[in-house]
Amino acid sequence: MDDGSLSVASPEPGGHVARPVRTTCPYCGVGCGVLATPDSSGGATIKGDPAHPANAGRLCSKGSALGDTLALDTRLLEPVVDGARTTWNTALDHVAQRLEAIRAAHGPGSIAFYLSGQLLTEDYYVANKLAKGFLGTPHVDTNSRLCMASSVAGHKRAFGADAVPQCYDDLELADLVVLVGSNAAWCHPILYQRIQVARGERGMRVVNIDPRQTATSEGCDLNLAIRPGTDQVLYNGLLVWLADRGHLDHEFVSRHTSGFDAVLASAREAAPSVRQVAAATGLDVSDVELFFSWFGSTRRVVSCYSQGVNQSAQGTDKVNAIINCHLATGMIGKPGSGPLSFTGQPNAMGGREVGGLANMLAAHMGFSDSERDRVRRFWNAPALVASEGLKAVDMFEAIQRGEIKALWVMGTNPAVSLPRADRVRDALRKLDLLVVSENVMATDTLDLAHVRLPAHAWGEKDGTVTNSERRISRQRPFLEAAGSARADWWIMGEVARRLGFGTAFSFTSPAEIFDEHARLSGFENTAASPADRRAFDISGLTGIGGGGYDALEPVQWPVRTGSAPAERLFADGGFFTPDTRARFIATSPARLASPVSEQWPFVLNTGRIRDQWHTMTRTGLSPRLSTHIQEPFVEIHPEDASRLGLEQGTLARIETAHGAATVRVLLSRGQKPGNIFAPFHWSAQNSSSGRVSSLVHGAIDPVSGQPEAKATPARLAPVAVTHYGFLLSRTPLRPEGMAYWAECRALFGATPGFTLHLALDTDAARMSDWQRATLPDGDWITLEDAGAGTFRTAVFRDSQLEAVLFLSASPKLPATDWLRTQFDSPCDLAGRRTILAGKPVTGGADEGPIVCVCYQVGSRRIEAATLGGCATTKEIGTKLGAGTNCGSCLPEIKRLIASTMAASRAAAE
Ligand SMILES: Nc1nc2c(c(=O)[nH]1)N[C@H]1C(S)=C(S)[C@@H](COP(=O)(O)OP(=O)(O)OC[C@H]3O[C@@H](n4cnc5c(=O)[nH]c(N)nc54)[C@H](O)[C@@H]3O)O[C@H]1N2
Ligand SMILES: Nc1nc2c(c(=O)[nH]1)N[C@H]1C(S)=C(S)[C@@H](COP(=O)(O)OP(=O)(O)OC[C@H]3O[C@@H](n4cnc5c(=O)[nH]c(N)nc54)[C@H](O)[C@@H]3O)O[C@H]1N2
Ligand code: SF4
Ligand SMILES: [Mo]
Repeated sequence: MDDGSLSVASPEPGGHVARPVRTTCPYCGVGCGVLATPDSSGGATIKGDPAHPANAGRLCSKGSALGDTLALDTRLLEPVVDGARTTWNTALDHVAQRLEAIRAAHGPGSIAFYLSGQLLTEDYYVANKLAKGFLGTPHVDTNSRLCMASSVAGHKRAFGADAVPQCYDDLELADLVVLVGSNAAWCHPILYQRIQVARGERGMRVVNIDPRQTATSEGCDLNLAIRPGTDQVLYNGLLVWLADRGHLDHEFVSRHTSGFDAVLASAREAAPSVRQVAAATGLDVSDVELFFSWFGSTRRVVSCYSQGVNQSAQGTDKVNAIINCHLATGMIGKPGSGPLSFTGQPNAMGGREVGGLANMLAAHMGFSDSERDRVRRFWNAPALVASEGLKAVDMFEAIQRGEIKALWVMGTNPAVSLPRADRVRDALRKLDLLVVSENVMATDTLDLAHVRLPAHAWGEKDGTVTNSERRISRQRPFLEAAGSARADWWIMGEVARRLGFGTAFSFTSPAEIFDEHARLSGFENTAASPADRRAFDISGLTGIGGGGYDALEPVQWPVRTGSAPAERLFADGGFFTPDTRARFIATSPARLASPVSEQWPFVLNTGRIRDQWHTMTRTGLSPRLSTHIQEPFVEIHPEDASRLGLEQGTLARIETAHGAATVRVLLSRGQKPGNIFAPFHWSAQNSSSGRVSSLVHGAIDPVSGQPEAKATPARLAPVAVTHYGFLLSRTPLRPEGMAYWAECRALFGATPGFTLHLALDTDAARMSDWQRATLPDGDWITLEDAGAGTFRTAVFRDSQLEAVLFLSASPKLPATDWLRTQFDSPCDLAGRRTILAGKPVTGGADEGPIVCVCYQVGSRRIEAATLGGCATTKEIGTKLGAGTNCGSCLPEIKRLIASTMAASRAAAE
C-alpha cells in the first residue's frame, strides 16, 4: 500500500526539489498560500505565494518562520507502544486488537475519537467514516468544539446550514468593518493587514469590540471595551436602533426572512434604550450611539467575529445577535457587506464539511432518518451510528467516569487546551487505551499515551484544507517523511483494514479520499430548491483524478457540477431552511456562566499572543518567534495590582475553583479593573506552572457545547521569592529547586540556544551550591553582592560564552537581548566583565526587547529612530526595515512611536 508519503515535483540530482512547491500555511484559518523551496538538508525557504487569493504573497510572523519548525530533533519518528519503540506492523496490530477487545467487552460507545482542525480534510473524512460508519461509535469530536462550534450552531440556526456568506475581498470593499471578540492583529494578521490597507487607502472605518485593549485596537477608529459576555445586549440594542431610525431593509426582511417582529420585540425588552445598553455593557452612551449610527448609516458593513464571541456561555446567541442585524438591513452576501466568522485553525472549516463534530454526520448531513439512510447507503455501512455523540467537554467527563475506555487523539493536545486541563489530564490516566497520533515526541497529552504514532507533519502532509472564506487549498508535501512518520489517513486506514473494514478503506492516496468526499457532497443533492439541498457541495470536483488533485487551484465551495464556484451566498435569499427564509433568533439575557464573587473577584480572560501557536509544539521551536514574548504572563490593571501587592515583573499565582498557575505580572492599562488576561500557550513541557487552561471552568454554551474560555472567576496573589533570574545556555538546563521557571529557545546571535527565566526561594548561603549544581563546566567568572541578592556568573569554554546566569532580589533584570548576541563571537578578558554588566559599555548596540522578529529590531532602536525624526511606521520601515516583511509588528511599532513622541513632548514641556 502507498504510504501516502511523497509525490511532488520531480527531485533534481542531489535528491531535493529545487523549485518551489505551492502549499498552504498550517496555522490560522486565513489559509495563506506558501511557496516552500526545499534545500538539500531537510529544511526549506519559505515565502508567501503571490498567486494565492488569501494573502497575495504576504505571510505573518508565524508563517514567515515556518522554516524554523522543520528540524527533526523534537519529532516523533517511530511508533511507540507502552514505552518501547516498535514497527508499524506491531503498533497497528496492537491498536486494532485493543480496540476490538474494548469494543467486545464494553460496546462501541466505549471508544472515542478526539480530532483537530489541524488535520487535513482527507484525514478527518477517514476518521469520521471509521468511527461513525464502521466502529459504530458516535463519540467523535474535535478541538473545533472549543473554537468554532458556536459559529456553526449560529449559522445553522439562521441560515439552515453552516455556510459563511462572505469572502475576504469584502474586507476591502466594506466602508465599516466591525471586529467582535477578535484580536485579528495577532490572530488573523494577514486579514488585519488587508483591513488596515483599505482603511488607509479608502478611509474605511474599523470598530473593535473587546473588553481589553489589544494590538488590534491600534488600528481602529472606535474601541468599545465591552463588559465581558454582554455582546448580545449591544447587538439587541443595535437592532432596536436600526428599526427605530429607519435603517431596515423591509424588502429583504419580508421576502427572505422569518421571525423578525418577535425578535425585535424581544430585543426591545433586552435593550430598550441606548442608555440601558450602555449601562449593561459598561460602555459610554456616546460610544454606543456612534457605533449604532455608523452601522445604521453605512451600506457596506462586514462584521468579523472570533473567540470573544464563540467561547462564551452564550456564544451561539452572540453569533445570532450579530447575524440578526445583518439580516435586518439586508447586508448579507453582498460585496462589502455581511457577517464573516474568522475561523481559528487551518482546517476548522474542512472538519465541519466532513462532519468531524459529534452532532454532525458527514457532508453537512445530520442524524435525521433520511440523512442517516443516505450516508449508510453511500458508505455501505450497516453499523452507522444512530444518534449524536458526546461533545468534547462531555466526552472527557465520560472518560473521567470510566464510561469511555479507549480514546484516539489526533492533532490536538487536550491535556493543555481543554478547560479544567488538570482534570482532563487525570481523566486521560484512567483510560484503558490512549492512542495519540502526533508530530512531536513530547506533549502533556502524549506523555500519558499507551500508543504513540508518528504522523506526517507540515511539509510532508498531502491533502486539502478550507479557510474562513470557504476556500479549499492544497497542502502539498515538499519534504521526505521524517523517520517512519505516516499520513494520518494511512494510519487509520491500516487499523480499519485490521478490523475487517478493508473494502471501505482501500484508499491508496489522498486524491481518492477527496474524490469520495466530493461524491458524497453531491450524493442525492441535486434538488433545485435550497430547502431540499445541502449547502456543502463540491461535486464539481469529483473525478479530477490524481493529476487534477495535484494541480487543484484554491477554490471556494460550493462547486456544483455545471456551475461556477460561489464567492458569496444569500444576497438574494435562498437559505437552506425548509421555507428558504433566514431565521431571526431571539437571544437569552446576557450573563456569565459563573459570576465573580468575594472569593473569586476577577474575570479571567484567556487567549493568544502574536508569535505562538497554541501549545507551542511548533512555533516554540523557532528562536525568532520566542523573542517577542518569552514567558507565561497575566495582564492586570495597575490599580488592581497595587491593591494586591503585585509589581511589574513579579510573579503571581492565579487561582480558580479548578486549578492554579504561576505566571509573570504585566501591568496594563488596557485591562479593565476586575479583569485579567492570560495566554493559554504554555504547558508542563516548557513551564513550571503555566498551564492556564487548568484554570478555566467547564461551563458551556447550551446550544453549541462550546466552553466559555473567556470568563472564569479567579483570584490572584503575589508569589514570594528570594531571587528572580535567567539562565542563558547553549543546551537546555533544568536545574532542581526552582520556585518558577519557563524555558524557550533563543537566538544567540546566529546560533540557537535556550533561555530559562526562573525564580528561586532560597537563602543566600545555599546560592553557591545551587549555582555549582546548575552551571556547566568551564571558566567561571562571577559577580556577587549577597547583600543586594545579586549573583551573576558567566561560563566560558575556549573563550566562547557557554552560559550566563543572572539572579537578583529585584525582578528588574537587564534584558537578555544584548547578552544573547554575545554567544556568537570569542570574548576577551575585558569583554567578560562587560558580560557581567549585562549591557554594552557604549550603549550603542542594545536593542531592547525585540519588536520586529523578522529583522530582530528592538524597541530601543525604534525609539531612537523616532526621536531621530521617523514619525510613521513607514519611515521606521525605511530606516530600520522593521515591519516591512510580515507586518505583524506594525501595531506595536505604531504604539511605540506614539509613546516615544508623547514622552519626548512631555520632557520638552
Ligand atoms: N498568534 C496566533 N494566532 C492564532 C492562533 C494562535 O494560537 N496564535 N490560534 C488560531 C485559532 S485556533 C483561533 S480560534 C484564533 C482565535 O483568534 P481570536 O479570537 O482573535 O483570539 P483570542 O485571543 O482567543 O480572543 C480574541 C479576543 O476576545 C476577547 N474577548 C474576551 N471576552 C470577550 C467578550 O465577552 N466579548 C468580546 N467582544 N470580546 C471578548 C479577548 O479579550 C481577546 O482579545 O486565532 C488563530 N490564530
Ligand atoms: N484557555 C483557553 N484554552 C483554549 C483556547 C483559549 O482561547 N483559551 N482556545 C481553544 C481553541 S480555539 C483551540 S483551536 C484549541 C487548540 O488547542 P490544541 O489543538 O490542543 O493545540 P495545538 O498545540 O495546536 O495542538 C495540536 C497538536 O497536534 C500536533 N499536530 C499538528 N499537526 C498534526 C497532524 O497533521 N497530525 C497529527 N497527528 N498531529 C499534528 C501538534 O504537534 C500539537 O501537539 O485550544 C483551545 N483551548
Ligand atoms: S495569517 Fe499568518 S498564521 Fe495565518 S495563515 Fe497567514 S501566514 Fe499563516
Ligand atoms: Mo481555535
